Amino acid sequence: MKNIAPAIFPPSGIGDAKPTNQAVLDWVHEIGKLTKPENIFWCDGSERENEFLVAESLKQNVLIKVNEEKVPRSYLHRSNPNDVARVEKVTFICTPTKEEAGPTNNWSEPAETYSKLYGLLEGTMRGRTMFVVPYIMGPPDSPLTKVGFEITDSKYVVLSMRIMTRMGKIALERLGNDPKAEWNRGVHSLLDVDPDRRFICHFPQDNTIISVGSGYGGNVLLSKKCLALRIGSYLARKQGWMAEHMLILGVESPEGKKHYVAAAFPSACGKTNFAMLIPPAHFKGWKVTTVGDDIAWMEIRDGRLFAVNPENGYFGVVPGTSYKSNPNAMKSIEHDTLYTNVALTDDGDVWWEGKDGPPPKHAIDWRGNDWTPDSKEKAAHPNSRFATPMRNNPALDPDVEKGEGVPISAIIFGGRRRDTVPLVYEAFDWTHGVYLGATMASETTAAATGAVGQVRRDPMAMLPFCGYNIGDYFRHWMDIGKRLTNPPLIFNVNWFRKGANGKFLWPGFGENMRVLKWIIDRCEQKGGAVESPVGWLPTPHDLDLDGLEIDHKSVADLLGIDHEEWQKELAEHKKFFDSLGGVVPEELPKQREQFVARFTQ
Ligand code: GTP
Ligand code: SPV
Ligand code: MN
Repeated sequence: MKNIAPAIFPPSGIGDAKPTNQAVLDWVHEIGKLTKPENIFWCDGSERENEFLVAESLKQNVLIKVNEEKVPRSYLHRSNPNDVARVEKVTFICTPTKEEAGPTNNWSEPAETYSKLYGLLEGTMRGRTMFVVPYIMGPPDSPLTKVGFEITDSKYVVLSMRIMTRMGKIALERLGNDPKAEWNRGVHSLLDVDPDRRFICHFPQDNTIISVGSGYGGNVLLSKKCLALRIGSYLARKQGWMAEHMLILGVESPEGKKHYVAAAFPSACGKTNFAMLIPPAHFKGWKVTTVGDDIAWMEIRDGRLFAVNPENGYFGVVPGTSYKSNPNAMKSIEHDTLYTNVALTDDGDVWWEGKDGPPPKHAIDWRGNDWTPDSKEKAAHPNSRFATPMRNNPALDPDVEKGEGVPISAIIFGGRRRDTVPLVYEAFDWTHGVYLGATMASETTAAATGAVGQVRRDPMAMLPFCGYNIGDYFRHWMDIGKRLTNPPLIFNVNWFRKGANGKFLWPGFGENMRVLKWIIDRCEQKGGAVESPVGWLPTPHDLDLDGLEIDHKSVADLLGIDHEEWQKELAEHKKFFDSLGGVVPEELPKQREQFVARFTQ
């Protein structure tokens, strides 16, 4: 069989950044003995190393060079068509007991799973190079920052990790020589990219991840969903902090008053877009800045929540990205960007559905086939992605490197709901807010394999990412609340409500500033609202809609609470809690009773 990742042979001075920590060396030795690579490449994250890896990847067709004039220093990678998204059904939490993984996770017994995975890894890197990637998650001087090592046989993974994490020497320095220091062990092998031999397994007790059989994003960039969320959430509970699937943004008023908010939306539900929002002309002098677009690590200081973005880059959804929807993202991905599964035009430019301007008359689609506007297939895969350094973002927040993080004034939960859920409302208090997060639901998207558009409960947008029992996770949220003397206000938003004509009622994107402004007003105790059964709800007058073309009926529909829909919704909440089999902390069903009572009052 063809070797999908033939070995490469670096000149001296490249690939030899061998760490000195004995625990790391022992582990690499063990995995090397098992997988039997042709050679070991110790990454240092340098420019020279990157150039070498890019050149080798071009030779092996792992990368395609994009037109240098149009998108400088940028490349296209095509993943195997059977391997285009996270696969939740083969993602496992391998805690000693099934209870620790809880009712929402796939569980498998650690010893058996190690032995199954080691069986699959046996000799799998023959004729391949084994890369050792040291990295840190978090700003260099944050107390939350974690060290990880990823072993991989994929050059695409190495090149992506250099964008997505702070990679190389910085990690070796932070780890030091203590053989007992805390660090994450990540092992990844493509194997033969066979969906039947694809497993993403987490061993929280051992701070270990083993991912095999995939070459795609969230399955293989082990820093991201695997470490920063699944293992991260497990460590966070143990150590008293929070690891959340949240963007972090800063909002500055024309007077220079600044707030930070964190927002949890499920995959492909608008985090990157919201984090890079450009306020419409009407909001002259207002500025929104990005701290992070996907993950927030938060800790309590002086009774407040402070957040850092553990990542160093954005792994964002490409389709729909345009100068109209997200100019900051467009500017970010115009250079030094690694694209996956977009289309390639005849002049070597990248293209996707929703990009500005007319579609090309001919292109090569994400699978490598000819494409024209008449083709039935999409040119770019709906889950095609960009990986781009956060430094490319013109709206990057100046405090993104601040070790102590940024203080969070508001937490926002949001899902993709065609009905029921209003544009925005505010929880009455922390516990009510936790209830709103715990019961949120969203229509499934192309970010994970499986059906798209089905409403499923996705508590705090963490359903696929919570590394332990969801009941304990809810309890952790309650415990955090008790320790906060100055807690963030909690909101729920829905950009995706549809009218009778099936079209979105709300224009979204930059116009979401209008909702954000109300949220900030509420944080400053000056925004108006009415008490409704679901929470504090703005009236149309409380939202600044000046300069927005939207009719009264749409606004009323967006802010409407349909009692019949909510009866169904509350019944779904009960079904969801019941399905969790008794792990839900008692405060939450109690909240539900109060919710029901408010509707009957
Ligand atoms: P992950 O990277 O998978 O976690 O996704 P994300 O939450 O960062 O979502 P992203 O911002 O990439 O948006 C996903 C999709 O939702 C894209 O197709 C966007 O065009 C679309 N989208 C984002 N914001 C809005 C909005 O305000 N309104 C509408 N209608 N669509 C939006
Ligand atoms: C998500 O699915 O939430 C993502 C993309 O951010 S991936 O990294 O593939 O998980
Ligand atoms: Mn995400």
